[in-house]
Amino acid sequence: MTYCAQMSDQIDKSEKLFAEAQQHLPGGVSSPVRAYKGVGGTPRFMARGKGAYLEDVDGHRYIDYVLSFGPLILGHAHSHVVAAIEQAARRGTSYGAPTEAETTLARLVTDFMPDVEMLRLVNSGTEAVMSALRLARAYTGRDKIIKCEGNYHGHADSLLVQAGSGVATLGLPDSPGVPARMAADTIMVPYNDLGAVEAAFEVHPNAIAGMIVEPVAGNMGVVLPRENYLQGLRELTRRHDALLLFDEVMTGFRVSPGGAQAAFGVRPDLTTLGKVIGGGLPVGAYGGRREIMQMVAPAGPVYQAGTLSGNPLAVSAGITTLHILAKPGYWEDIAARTERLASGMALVADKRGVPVTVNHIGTMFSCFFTKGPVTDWTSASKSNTQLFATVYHELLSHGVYFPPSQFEACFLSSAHQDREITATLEAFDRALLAVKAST
Ligand code: HOZ
Repeated sequence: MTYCAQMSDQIDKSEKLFAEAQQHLPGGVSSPVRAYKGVGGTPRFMARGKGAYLEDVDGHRYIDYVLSFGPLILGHAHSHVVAAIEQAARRGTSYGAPTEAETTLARLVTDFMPDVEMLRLVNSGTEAVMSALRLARAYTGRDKIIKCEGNYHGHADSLLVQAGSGVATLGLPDSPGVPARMAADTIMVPYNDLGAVEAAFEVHPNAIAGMIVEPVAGNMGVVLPRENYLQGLRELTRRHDALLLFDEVMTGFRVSPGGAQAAFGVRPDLTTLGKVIGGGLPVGAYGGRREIMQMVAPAGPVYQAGTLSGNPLAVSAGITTLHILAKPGYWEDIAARTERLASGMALVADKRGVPVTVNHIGTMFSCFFTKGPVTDWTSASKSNTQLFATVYHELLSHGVYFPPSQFEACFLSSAHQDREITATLEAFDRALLAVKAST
């Protein structure tokens, strides 16, 4: 099979499994974006993944740019990661007791991100952010948090306000069930707007514990910080004795090996991590300045715990992934191919006369169906989501698997080689041609 040949559109097995799943799982899924509400149709049920490819239950093979929404920077089922997990499993799957590997992983993270002086391992990005906010509030003795529109920090109550990711995909500005008093302590500002942050500090003097931000936004699609935006946030938070929290669950090890904080040279007080750090297994983490982290129980009074935290399988997958990523030139190769794909897509769209804005950085990118520029949620939400959905299905039929939402980021792995990039560009060209032909 050539990779971008038109595939059969038979998806009988996915359809059957989806119908069954909806009887037992809300919306038939374990996480909302996967249900294809953003693009319509039936989600492909997956059978296996290897390298850059996913195969669905009907036997279709796709070049995968979802990569489990970011973690799989080495591609699917990387042999060393699988071996590490197998070996760890043979020694026992969970102990509820400390292991040497947790310290190894924490040290490795500090090597990549020197400002993460101490680390607490948890099980998801949501848990990491929720815990980091508690810590920021305890450290400053203040309750309010500043958050950006279109940034997504997991589904903790106080952060489910004008959020990105699935919330944006489903068009839900807020979620029922979030107590108004929780949301009241969240101050919303547009992303990339320093003036709004300055105004928030003026309106709420001595009440703001900190600002949490995706330093490069990834959950409204990829949106880069304006020049000096992150530096400005650093100055403002410092001036007002508040903490700066970088949510690098998505951007850590993706925007640069040391995350956005290394790429932009800005030093947050606290950092949250997830995705890549677990090598494809469920891990989250929060860390930062030693003085702040020493407040976490049992070193300090801020309580946070977890039975499966530091799980040996997940930690071994994370260590192996980070060791491989640390090889000289390894990460840079993935970034170079991301650049080739992103600029290639922009050229193809230009040639076909379809207005798109391709934002990319490091190993992640987004193709917005709008003239752009896309710099915040207001401009991202101007994208033609209908056109995105049409192109999405065309790409699918040519063997390319994008995230099923305009507002999720695309990711590359080391398994995405030139052959895959070429095939993807061809598929994108055919998809745009098909769209043009039908309008
Ligand atoms: N909110 C997640 C990505 N930004 C989606 C996770 C998933 O559905 O797997």
